[in-house]
Amino acid sequence: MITTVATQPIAGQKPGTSGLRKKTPVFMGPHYLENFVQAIFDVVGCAGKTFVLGGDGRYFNDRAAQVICRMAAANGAARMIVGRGAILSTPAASHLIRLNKTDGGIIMSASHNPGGPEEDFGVKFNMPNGGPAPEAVTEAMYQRTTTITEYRILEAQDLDLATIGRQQLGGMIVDVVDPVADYAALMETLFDFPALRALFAGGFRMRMDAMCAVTGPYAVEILERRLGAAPGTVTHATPLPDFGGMHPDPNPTWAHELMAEMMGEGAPDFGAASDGDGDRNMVVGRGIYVSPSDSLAVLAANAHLAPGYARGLAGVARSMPTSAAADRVANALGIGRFETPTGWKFFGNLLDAGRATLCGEESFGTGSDHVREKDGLWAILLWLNILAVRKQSVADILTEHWATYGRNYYSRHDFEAIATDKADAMMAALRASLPGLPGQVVEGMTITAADDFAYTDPVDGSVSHKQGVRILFDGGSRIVLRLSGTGTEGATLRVYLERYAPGPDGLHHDPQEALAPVIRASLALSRLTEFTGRTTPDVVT
Ligand code: VG1
Ligand code: CO
Repeated sequence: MITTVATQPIAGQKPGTSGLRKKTPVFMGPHYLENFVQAIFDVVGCAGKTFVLGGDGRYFNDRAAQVICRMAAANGAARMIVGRGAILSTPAASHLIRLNKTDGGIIMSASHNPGGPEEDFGVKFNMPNGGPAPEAVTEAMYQRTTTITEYRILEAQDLDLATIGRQQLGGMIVDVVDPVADYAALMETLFDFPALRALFAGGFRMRMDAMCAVTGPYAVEILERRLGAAPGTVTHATPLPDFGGMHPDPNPTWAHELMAEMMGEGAPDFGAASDGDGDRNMVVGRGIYVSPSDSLAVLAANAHLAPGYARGLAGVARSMPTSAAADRVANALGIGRFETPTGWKFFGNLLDAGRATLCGEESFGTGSDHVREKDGLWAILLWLNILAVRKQSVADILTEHWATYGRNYYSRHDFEAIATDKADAMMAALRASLPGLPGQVVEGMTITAADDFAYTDPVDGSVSHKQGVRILFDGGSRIVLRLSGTGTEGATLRVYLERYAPGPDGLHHDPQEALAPVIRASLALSRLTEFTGRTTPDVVT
């Protein structure tokens, strides 16, 4: 029953910020998925092992799951734990990997990238700690794809992945499990569900936009069924293979329906959205948007109000482009603070070592040591728990936060689908200019430092270079530029902009206005228009 199929290396199977992402037709091409999955098994080993498998339900999720199971069985795996329908949110997969003490898991997702026959698909491997494979491991997988000559696959009928229960596939046990139950149980251990039930029973209104992606079933079960939020609180709640044509990226641009409702007449008390695979979140108060960097800072300052964090935090970690708002909280609390490269894989060691409890990224990702991924619904529940205890509006909580710590005005400008050679040329010129920048005055601001961020992991000493160009100004303003590692078309340039206002005045400006000089400086220093022809960003968050 086991077939060994001859194959040859396929160029470009190099995982980026979060796994291997390509256009769906590429992934569906001959041997493409198989080569990469065999490379995973060759690197981490498969014989006798137990893995978790699930995905965000996008187009090709179901077929890919069948192939991965047949390959795992052919490579000698002992057991595969699969979410029903081959569905698992990324944080739920991370939890199952840990809960069942497995040897890791395969997550099928391209996260915030659109899904469908002509859109994006992705595969990533998570380690036995539940977290994304670190760079050394993904690099080994990539190297393996460059020399691969064969893969193993079982010839068998399709598994029934729609029914919870145990099946046999060759020598491998397949356990199809409820994708929501264990995750929901974990949330009950972290948050004060009785207090949240009382909040909703008292008339608190919420809108949760699941964006036709994987979070829908999780949010309906937890918010509506367990916490008593009004039926219909969760919209776009059914995961669809093409996300209903939506772009499942929870930011003000793509979650515009939610934004319109929250900024309009009769808005609910609290709004939230999550992404394709359920690891990102956007939170919105009535009439006020919460930037992800501020969200991380507010959560860090208030986490002790939730039962799971009542004993306080060991430390807070943020990705380098994320604003320094969380650092100010960590300093005030006297706890550890860490600055890592972009991508959740860099938080794993800090979480495992117990040095960080909360982590966050400016890209709408927040999480804690309860799993080893960012977790959208977790962040939303922590916000709800804080709102239930403080009995204040989101706007009042933000206002108090800024009054205490000052405000890190923040925005990210994305320039998408730039020709790769143009983007590379721009970044190369910028990198070359860095040594000459300190001391220069731009837009009335003096540059104090300029470098290409390199990170030495404080736990295992591994070093990651070229993680983004940083230009720092006196007074806490900052520009960061880096190229995305999750896109599938050309290059996406991300420009991260920050300016600190200590207060008490000037804490309530529009971020784009407050950042205007920093934005102008970023265009001047990067020579963006000269290199790429672009003048305005495609997405502003
Ligand atoms: C982006 C974000 C990064 C995030 C990554 C995966 O990466 O910037 O913060 O960890 O997506 O998120 P990049 O390389 O495109 O900037 V997810 O929710 O798409 O898995
Ligand atoms: Co995601």
